[in-house]
Amino acid sequence: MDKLVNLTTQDGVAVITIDNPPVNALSPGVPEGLLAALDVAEEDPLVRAIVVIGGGRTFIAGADIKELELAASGRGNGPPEFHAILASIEDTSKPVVMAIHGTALGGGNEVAMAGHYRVAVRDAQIGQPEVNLGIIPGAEGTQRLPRLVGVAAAVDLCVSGKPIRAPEALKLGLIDRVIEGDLLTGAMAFAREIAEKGGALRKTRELSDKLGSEFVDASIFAAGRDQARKTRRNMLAPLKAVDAIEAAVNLPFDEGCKKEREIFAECLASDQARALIHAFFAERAVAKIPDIPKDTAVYNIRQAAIIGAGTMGGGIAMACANAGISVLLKEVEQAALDRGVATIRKNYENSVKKGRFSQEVMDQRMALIHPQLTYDGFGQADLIIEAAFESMELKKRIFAEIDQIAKPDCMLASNTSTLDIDAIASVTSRPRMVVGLHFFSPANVMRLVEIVRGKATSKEVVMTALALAKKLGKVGVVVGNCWGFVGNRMMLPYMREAQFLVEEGATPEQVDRALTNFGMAMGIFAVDDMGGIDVQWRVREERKHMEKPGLRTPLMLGKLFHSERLGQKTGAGWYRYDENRKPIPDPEVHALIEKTAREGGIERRHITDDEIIERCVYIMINEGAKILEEGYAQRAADIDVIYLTGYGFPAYRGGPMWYADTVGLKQVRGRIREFHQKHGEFWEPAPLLNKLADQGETFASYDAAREHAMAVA
Ligand code: T1G
Repeated sequence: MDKLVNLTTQDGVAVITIDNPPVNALSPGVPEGLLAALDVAEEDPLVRAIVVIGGGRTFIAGADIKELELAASGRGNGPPEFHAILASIEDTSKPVVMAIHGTALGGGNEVAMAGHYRVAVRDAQIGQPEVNLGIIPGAEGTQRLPRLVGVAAAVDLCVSGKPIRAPEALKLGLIDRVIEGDLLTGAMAFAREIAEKGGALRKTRELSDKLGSEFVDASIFAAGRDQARKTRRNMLAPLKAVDAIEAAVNLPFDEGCKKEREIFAECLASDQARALIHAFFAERAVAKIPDIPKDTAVYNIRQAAIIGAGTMGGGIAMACANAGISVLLKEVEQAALDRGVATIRKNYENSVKKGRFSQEVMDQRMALIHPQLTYDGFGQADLIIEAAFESMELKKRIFAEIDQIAKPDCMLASNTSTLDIDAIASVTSRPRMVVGLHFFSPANVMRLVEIVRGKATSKEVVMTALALAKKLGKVGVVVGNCWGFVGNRMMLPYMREAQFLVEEGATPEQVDRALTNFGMAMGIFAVDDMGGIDVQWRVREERKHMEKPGLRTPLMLGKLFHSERLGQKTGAGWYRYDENRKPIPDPEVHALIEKTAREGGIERRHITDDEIIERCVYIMINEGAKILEEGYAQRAADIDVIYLTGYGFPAYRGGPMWYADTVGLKQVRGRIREFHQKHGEFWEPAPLLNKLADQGETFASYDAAREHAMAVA
């Protein structure tokens, strides 16, 4: 038994402990160790029952995704194969009890279901999240799960990928007991009970009472496919998971498993799986800052204070309260404060109504938010976040004020979405304590926080911001201090290109349809209308002095602004909106576009959806390459995480930079060169893109080379 799996025996019960930190993944050596331990326990006459448990903080969190990553790109030892260990567990002549704490996910739950019994602590999470990686369960999970929980629940677990807690798992029949108190003690007691009871062992593969029949289950599968199409638009794996569970109903166990393996291999070989596995590791890599040691000290954030109770300030206050952090929420006048608090309360009431949490939890969170009109208590805050109107002059005034009040080790953060953090920090006596915390609306929902590192921002403050983002249940990505940082800097050319496309012949709804078909959560014109045409106009005006003279400028935004079509807030923008805020294509806008194009001397033509996607996405990629070579992002993968968690880019495409690699940088650069010819300077290929395309490299290999260079430095 190597160190990944340990075996001990106590009073007739063999305890097999999986010890493969950090999450006991089924890495090479773990299945083998488990198999060996089972053989020893099986042979030991003193052993009457077996308990399998995870060492550390969790049971098995699945197959080793690193191995999957290799297999998905045709490297490594090929798709993991677990049939032997599963059959061996199930065929053991002594009761095998799986003891679950932390998580039993994917292959972890599949190993558990091969056991004869499962027990778990109350807060254990159990599920089949494989679809989040673009694959289906590949260790007989689609065959055993419906036998334990029924077809409908199995379809829901595999299509949603969402884990369930132990009490619900007990109700469904996935586990046999919820253990209160010490898990190992409870599991061993349960194992002894089973051994004493004796009789035939329950093998999951032999169960069939919950499988129903092809006819009975047909509507369940139809509903499952609808759920997959609705909630997992354009994704392959959720639909394939339903196919595999259908095989469990229509085929004998072993044939069903064979079918599952075929489907699993097909999914693993897909671009979607490669993209989603990239996204998994990219999201975990963002917290590693090459020039900041992992053990850098972080400040403890117990008390926060927020300036501005508008949409952003209110959302940030909720995010803090949701994480148990007390918040002072300051406004300049009572009416604005009342409006802010009323919005917070309404949002919480909606969540209670939807059953997301109880009234009691709402009351606890509201009690953590302290609305006020003064700076009282700001002197004790560990973190002050300014979420005021997007004006440099106003932000400088606020930072000069809080610099006088805040305690020395208080972190000062601005929620600015575009402005210069160094300029804001320059009015304080402590620029090393100043950082940008760029939340996304609604801030209590959106996962992304761009952490803007200024020239003087200390390493401790950067690491504290990363830890805070994790505590808020968000993904913090460290970016450099340039206009618009990373997300908005790439958004600007994307919006501009979309506006050029409608001047040249497309309609706003055609552009948005092409983008949503591509997988974007929302079309760019719908986003514009949601954020407000006036907000876009103000950003445009603030940037005017930064734009090169003589470059083409989109004409429509001004037309909409001056005709007070400000978007959803005025019921009309690029679209007209009904009482449910549903966007409706508007012939008035079409006419305004045609007139504006005519006056601007722009020839209109038929524009294909392909051209729309290429121009909207490639312009982002090109800007991303500039951001990378200028050093405002650590990795191309960080840019992907920003667009996946903050801008609704489809996860199954891996993010704009990964998508570029999937298309091929030569191909992308080739089209960009054509657009450069046709549409001018905005399309000048980024030097880094040229270099990588010429060398046959990718953004992924660029990241790997930089990682390696940093590691050896
Ligand atoms: N394989 C390899 N590494 C993993 C891993 C896994 N399954 N899960 C986590 N890690 C690494 C992660 O990269 C990070 O590394 C560290 O562990 C801590 O993770 C046959 C084929 C378990 C809920 O999809 O959801 O089984 O950055 O930061 O927030 O059907 O990790 O420190 O170097 O996320 O506490 C199915 C994936 C696999 C679960 C813990 N399983 N993991 O969250 O920590 S497919 C999953 C998670 C499968 C079978 C199929 C979460 C977590 P590093 P973390 P966390």
